[in-house]
Amino acid sequence: MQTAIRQQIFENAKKWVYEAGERIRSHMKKQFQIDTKSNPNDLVTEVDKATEQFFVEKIKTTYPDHKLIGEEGYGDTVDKLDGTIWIIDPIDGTMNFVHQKRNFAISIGIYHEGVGEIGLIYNVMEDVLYTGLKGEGAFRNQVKLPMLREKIQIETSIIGMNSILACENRRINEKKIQQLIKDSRGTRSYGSAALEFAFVAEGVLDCYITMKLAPWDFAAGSILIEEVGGMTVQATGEPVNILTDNTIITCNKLIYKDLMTKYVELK
Ligand code: 2AM
Ligand code: CA
Ligand code: CA
Ligand code: CA
Repeated sequence: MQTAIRQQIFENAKKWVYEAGERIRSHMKKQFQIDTKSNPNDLVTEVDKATEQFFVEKIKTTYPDHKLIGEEGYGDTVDKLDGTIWIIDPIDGTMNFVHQKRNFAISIGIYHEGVGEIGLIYNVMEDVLYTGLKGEGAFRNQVKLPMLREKIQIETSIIGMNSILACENRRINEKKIQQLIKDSRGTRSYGSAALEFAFVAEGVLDCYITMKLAPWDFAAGSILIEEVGGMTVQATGEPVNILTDNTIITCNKLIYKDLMTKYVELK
């Protein structure tokens, strides 16, 4: 993607993200409708939907030839990676949004011909914007993030994961995950995949493991991780597919081998 065009798209995306964040904060002061999706804990609110519609309207008006994939379904049906695609999660961490009124984010990844060019993750209540531009680094607000730590092993790592991974389950060997919990310095669970990616990029987590993410959960985060020298793969070790659900390991490269050989065993 041409640098000048990318910069203009980035500036617009940033402006819209801040505007959407402001709208979410003001929406929260009023009553809003909460519904469930696939199960009683899978929440969606009218704010998720209105926020996605806000982005659809802005993007389609300004960039009619761009495509858009959004969690709440107001975007396009996209089955190939041609052209420019915006991958949007209007609220990542809806359960936190509803129950905690914090710890949720707007996540936007912009891809051109299949390459991740621009990533934005906005922690709405903290007013912290994480961004990444391919080849230009990752930033927290305007401050460039350093490359990930160079001296690190599992014993000195903080691992992000949902604690359900350590319970009996059909996807991953929970005994090995329990060992990872014992061997690592500690574990954390934030309930927003996009924020966990941002925290790995920032170096406050060293790894995030999860057994199911949709494209809008990791589209932005994987761009940021790349820019600080980290890696994002499926839990099989294969590259992620940006158009489907994936298992995900995103981490400091220095602990990847140990993670895969000692702790991650898919069923
Ligand atoms: P959401 O809030 O946008 O739905 C919670 O651990 C994290 O997992 C959040 O990032 C949440 O995103 C995401 N999540 C919730 N349900 C999911 C599902 N069925 N598949 C993939 N990710 C999901
Ligand atoms: Ca959801
Ligand atoms: Ca999400
Ligand atoms: Ca969402």
